Amino acid sequence: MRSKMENFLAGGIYGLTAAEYSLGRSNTEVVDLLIAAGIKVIQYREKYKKAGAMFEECRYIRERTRLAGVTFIVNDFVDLALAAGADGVHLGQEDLPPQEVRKLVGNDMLIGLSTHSPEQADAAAKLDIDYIGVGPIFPTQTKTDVCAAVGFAYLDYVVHQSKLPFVAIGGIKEDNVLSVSHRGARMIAMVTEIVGAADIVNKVAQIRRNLGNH
Ligand code: 3NM
Repeated sequence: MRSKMENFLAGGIYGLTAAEYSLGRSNTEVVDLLIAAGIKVIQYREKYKKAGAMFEECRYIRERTRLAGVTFIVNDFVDLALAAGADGVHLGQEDLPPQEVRKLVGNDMLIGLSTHSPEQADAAAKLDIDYIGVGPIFPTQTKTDVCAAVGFAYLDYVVHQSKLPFVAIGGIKEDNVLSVSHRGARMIAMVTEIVGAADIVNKVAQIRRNLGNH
């Protein structure tokens, strides 16, 4: 097993950047706060910046996550993930095919793939990937090009039918996170609920309390 997966398999909160919802804080500031909050898997998700600016941010994040023992995943951009020395790359259904990305990144790097239906989960099971995203569980405005909420039906399918590690995502908040955990999600991703909090460290602590892990 790829050792970078251990943080993922341990379960907990999967953090992501989203500069436009971060109350004026930069991606690097937010990552420092996510690390301070004890989050162990962080995805750099950035849709609007130029490659050079993203690389500078990722270089900083790579250093900080390495020191903190945090698994660092880059969304969408395989070249950026490789250049920054990230632990993994996260792909959407319309990105480069995972089997092609595997050839580019080799066996050490994690590959995650967003999925939104049982058919996509079944297809993912045949690929050399490390985990899938499962969502959007609830309605979300954060990802504009995603399908409507899939609800618990798709989450239940993955919990019972898929062997791949997964992270639940989409519209998950402090006040509904326990319901997602109760359905069997061990890794849970939140974007706006965390990066949009005035006090990120406190917000994560409150989410953990709601999950029952203090
Ligand atoms: N991926 P929030 S939903 C990045 O379903 C992303 O694959 C999704 O943002 C998927 O926690 C989503 O603010 C956005 O709702 C999640």
